[in-house]
Amino acid sequence: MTDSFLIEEERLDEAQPKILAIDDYVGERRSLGGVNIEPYSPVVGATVRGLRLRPGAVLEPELRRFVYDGLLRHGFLAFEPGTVDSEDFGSLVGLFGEARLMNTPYTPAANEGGGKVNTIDSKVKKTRMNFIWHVDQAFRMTPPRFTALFGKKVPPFGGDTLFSNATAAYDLLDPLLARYLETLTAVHDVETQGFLTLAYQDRDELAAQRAKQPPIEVPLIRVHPETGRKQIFVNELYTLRIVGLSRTASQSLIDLLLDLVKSPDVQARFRWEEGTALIWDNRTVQHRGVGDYGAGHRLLHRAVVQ
Ligand SMILES: O=C(O)CCC(=O)C(=O)O
Ligand SMILES: [Fe+2]
Repeated sequence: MTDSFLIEEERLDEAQPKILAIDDYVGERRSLGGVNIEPYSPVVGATVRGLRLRPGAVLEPELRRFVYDGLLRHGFLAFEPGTVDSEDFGSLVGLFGEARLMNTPYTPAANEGGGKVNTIDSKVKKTRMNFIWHVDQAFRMTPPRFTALFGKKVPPFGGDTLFSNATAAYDLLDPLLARYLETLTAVHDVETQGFLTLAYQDRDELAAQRAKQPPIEVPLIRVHPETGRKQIFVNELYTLRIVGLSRTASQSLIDLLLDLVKSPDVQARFRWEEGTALIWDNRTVQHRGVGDYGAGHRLLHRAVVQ
């Protein structure tokens, strides 16, 4: 063995895998008027305590801004049970923008929540697309800004939701590689994992739905419109290929980026409690449900803000 196999002391750090500069992420607990926002993990998510929204209540603009800033800063906010009742979920969502109804054959409208609320019900939903990492509606040019969920029925075990901070995933990239990736675009297609084929059995209906959602071309690395932070904008559910690269190079780069997004170093695993409401910034985080609850009943209400 020659000396060249030994790493000099000063090069030891360079020789190790890149880790996140955690100081950029560790959030302090912040408070305003008795409302506390506490980091759920240093990298993604926070819990909001002390906020009580009663039907028809209007938040002071300063408090509303505080909560909105918390969402931009942390990527998701979980509101402790008792913050809102399920009938009034819509008023919580309304703090962040105007809700839009997003029905699919497997996410029917809920008959409570103040309108524009869907259900994700393990007894009804046949597709398991929510168990694949994604950005909601990333097959559209303008995906929803925020998605909110309310825990109606939580299974006795399992059924967590995972969140990954796609900005932190970007920060794990080698800078030279990042610079190259920023020059590339990707095709996003709703059918990448067969989303429509599994949802629509009728051929004509399937063709009609397909025609409504042609593939789109989007940057591989995207800049958040409000925070200005760069992020990996590749997701497992909808990203089909990178434009202008061979199939092998395209798939290898997509896999590399997905590995970073899926890294536990940039994730939090959210355990549901009945009565918890949660909202995420769909322009910062990716998410997926965990299908480990067997025959347990899992029922979430859901609203999106465009
Ligand atoms: O089932 C989950 O935990 C995630 C659901 C989901 O993907 C969504 O509501 O957009
Ligand atoms: Fe989703």
